[in-house]
Amino acid sequence: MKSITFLFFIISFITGNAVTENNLITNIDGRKNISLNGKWNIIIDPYENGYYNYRYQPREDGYFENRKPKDKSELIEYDFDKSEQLNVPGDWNTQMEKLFLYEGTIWYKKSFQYNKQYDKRVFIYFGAVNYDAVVYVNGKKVGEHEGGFTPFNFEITDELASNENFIIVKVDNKRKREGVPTLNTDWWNYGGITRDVKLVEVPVTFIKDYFIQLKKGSLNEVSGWIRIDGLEKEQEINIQIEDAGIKQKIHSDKNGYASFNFITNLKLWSPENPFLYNVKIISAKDTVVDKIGFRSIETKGEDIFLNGKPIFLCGISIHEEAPYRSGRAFSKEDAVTLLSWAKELGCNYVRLAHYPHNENMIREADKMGMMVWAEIPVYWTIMWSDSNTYNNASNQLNEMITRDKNRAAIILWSVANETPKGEARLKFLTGLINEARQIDSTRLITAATETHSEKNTIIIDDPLSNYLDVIGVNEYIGWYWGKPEDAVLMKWKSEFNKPFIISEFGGDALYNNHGYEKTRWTEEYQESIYLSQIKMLKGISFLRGVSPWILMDFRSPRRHLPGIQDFWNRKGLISERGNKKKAFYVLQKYYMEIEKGK
Ligand code: GCB
Repeated sequence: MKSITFLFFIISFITGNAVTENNLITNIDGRKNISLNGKWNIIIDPYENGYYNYRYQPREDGYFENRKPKDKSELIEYDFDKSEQLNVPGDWNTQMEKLFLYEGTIWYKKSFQYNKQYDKRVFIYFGAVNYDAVVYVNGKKVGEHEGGFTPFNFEITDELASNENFIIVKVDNKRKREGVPTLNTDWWNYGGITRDVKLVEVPVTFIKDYFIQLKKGSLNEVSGWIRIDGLEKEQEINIQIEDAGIKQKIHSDKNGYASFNFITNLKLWSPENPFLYNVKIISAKDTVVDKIGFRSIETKGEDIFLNGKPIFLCGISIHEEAPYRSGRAFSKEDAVTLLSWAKELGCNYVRLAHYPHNENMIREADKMGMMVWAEIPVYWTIMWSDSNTYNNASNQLNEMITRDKNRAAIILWSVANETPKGEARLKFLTGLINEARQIDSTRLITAATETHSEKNTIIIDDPLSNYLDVIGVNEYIGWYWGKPEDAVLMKWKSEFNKPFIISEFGGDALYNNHGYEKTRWTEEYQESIYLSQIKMLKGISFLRGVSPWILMDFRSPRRHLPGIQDFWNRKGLISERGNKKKAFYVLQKYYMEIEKGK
């Protein structure tokens, strides 16, 4: 069954945050799990022969059966065990030259040993598969999932055999007009099982999900809910935060829900002191430990307040492109490298564009004290009037928030990037905004909106901004229009009394390509964009943050200029090999000045 169909909400009146019931188990690393990462056998199947017969009907004996000839005369035209292998996690494009531009189906197969235990339930968990995944265990379909950047899990307790088992996943990354994202993006369509795969072992009745944060607007009231799954839903549950001397006893109802509220004195999380508490949730048969930070984030008029104090977001945008080796980033090391560069730049904030990044990135941001804008790939020209497209976007939003709602680092949920104004789009996006607010009332909602210009004035007037807490705008003065120095002449006007973030600006430079500052693609041209932009930024009274485009060069199929782009968007302040360009130091200086002026 499509995991989208599992989705519904139950409003918790006590906390103001709706309980998400989308089947996801949260905090996977806080559970007993067995990694299925490593080499998987693959079959490249561009015509989906393993799925459809010659009448283009789904086959009953598809490749998911993993059949072997019973005797020498039987016709079977595939053999996983003699096939090539790919690493999981990992995109396929950068692992085999012939797959560099491949968009289509690849079958993945992994065999594993498992000892069944009568008192355990087992789930198969995927950090992400881009884009469509159909999952089979021992030949039986256990579920399917759409969307390339969010986690999903299926229960496989009954499908598992003692000892020998195999799992097969049909992965298809063909772009679709009705997909989220749609056909057209400015990033590489890296296909495959791009994040971790795990077997998760839990007790028969277990703690599936929980939300523990400071109540909106409060610095000392913790509120949230816990969700129990299994046969014994009514239980006593204990919440313990030892370092804060907290021991709370609560009870779950017949649906397995328990909500709570308590007043306490906590050390607050901030970029200067990213303090995380060990939070322990104990039910009759299950215990989950998580590291959780507590902070408040609010707006008032044009200001953003962190823990009641006004802040300016010194940021940078980041794609999930792996530093040094290229391809889709997934590991803790990738996250540490990217976020350490952001730290070196002087950032207290990152925009994780244009889709939910892997959980390591959010966990590391939590530890390093980096505030985060997290977004879903509602990018450019989604099919606004298609209800399936909406359900898909909504599901991705729900999965993102479900996974990351306990991370103090995340302050902003973004629902869209550069989407064209119109009625259908407004209906689509306000639907998503309402859902995000219902699930999580503690964070701010944003989007990269549209503007229009009158002579030298850029007017922030996208009707979408009526529904946002913080307004984002991307602008490319000096790159897609005008000259770098034109930025200095521009005035900004907002029709909203809300905080404003320039969520992108920038221009391409090939690392070590030097020349006159008016020569495109040189480091000097990019540097001149940053110098002029910073002069302009200083004159915008209601500006509360920036996240220039972008930390590191990233692969894009839209970028063709030989010798310069070669399928790379070169707007990075750092090359894909880790070399810093001149503009890096210009932005670093600006952020140092802001830090000193505090
Ligand atoms: C944008 C997009 C971003 C692109 C960037 C560019 O406005 O939001 O995804 O990569 O411009 O480089 O053109």
